[in-house]
Amino acid sequence: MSATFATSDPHGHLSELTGALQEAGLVDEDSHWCGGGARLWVLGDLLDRGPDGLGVIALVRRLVDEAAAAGGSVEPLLGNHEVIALGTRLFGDSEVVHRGVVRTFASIWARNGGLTSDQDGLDEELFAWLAGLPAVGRDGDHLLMHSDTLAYLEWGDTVDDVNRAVREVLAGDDPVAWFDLLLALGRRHDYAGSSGPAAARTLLDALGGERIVHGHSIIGDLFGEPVDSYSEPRLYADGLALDVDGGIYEGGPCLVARLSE
Ligand SMILES: [Mn+2]
Repeated sequence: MSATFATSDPHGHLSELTGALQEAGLVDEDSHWCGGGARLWVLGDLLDRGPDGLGVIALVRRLVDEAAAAGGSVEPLLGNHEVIALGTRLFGDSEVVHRGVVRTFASIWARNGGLTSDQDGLDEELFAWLAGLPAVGRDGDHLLMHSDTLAYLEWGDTVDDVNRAVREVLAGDDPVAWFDLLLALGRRHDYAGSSGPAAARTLLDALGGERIVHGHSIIGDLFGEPVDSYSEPRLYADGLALDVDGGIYEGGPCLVARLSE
């Protein structure tokens, strides 16, 4: 198999993620990679909200190795919840004046489903792995990222430049730069509505590709539909954007999009 797949926002829901990957034929009943030469993109927000963020991360990291050994690949990307978790680890409840507003990472983390059990496992090695995740990926005609926002362009105008700049922020300890990144990755819905296709085209023209594939914004929220009313990723913005976030933590499906045959 050499097809390309994407899934997003598992948010600590290990069994739902495992089940969806099994159904897609990418992992076997013992959760080992059986996708051969397939490529799987995991578009961030691995932890928080659900019961076992560390379990999800451990699964993804093992699959990265197993897929590579089989001639395929698993490519995790950075989500805003990775930045919240890492920022909370680094800055805790220190008050930071950010663009005229007093903020703390710990309060944002607590308000957004942060789990102490996930924080407890964030040792130096795992911190470094998460902080090294790319923000954006390109796979053929697909441009992959976590959030449905143009804000990525604030970090660069090529995929490599964006990833380099984001990695630099996360390798440093400037809380203002960290909050800038967190707020940018928290933005959403830029490709929805009547101006959505033009916004999507702007991002594609800058970073390349013919279609944006993202998570972060639950299909049900984006389109005003109950999370139990759909079972497929949603193509929108005149076909320029594909949302693969089914809304697992709200009871929606864990979606695995097949991007190519
Ligand atoms: Mn998100």
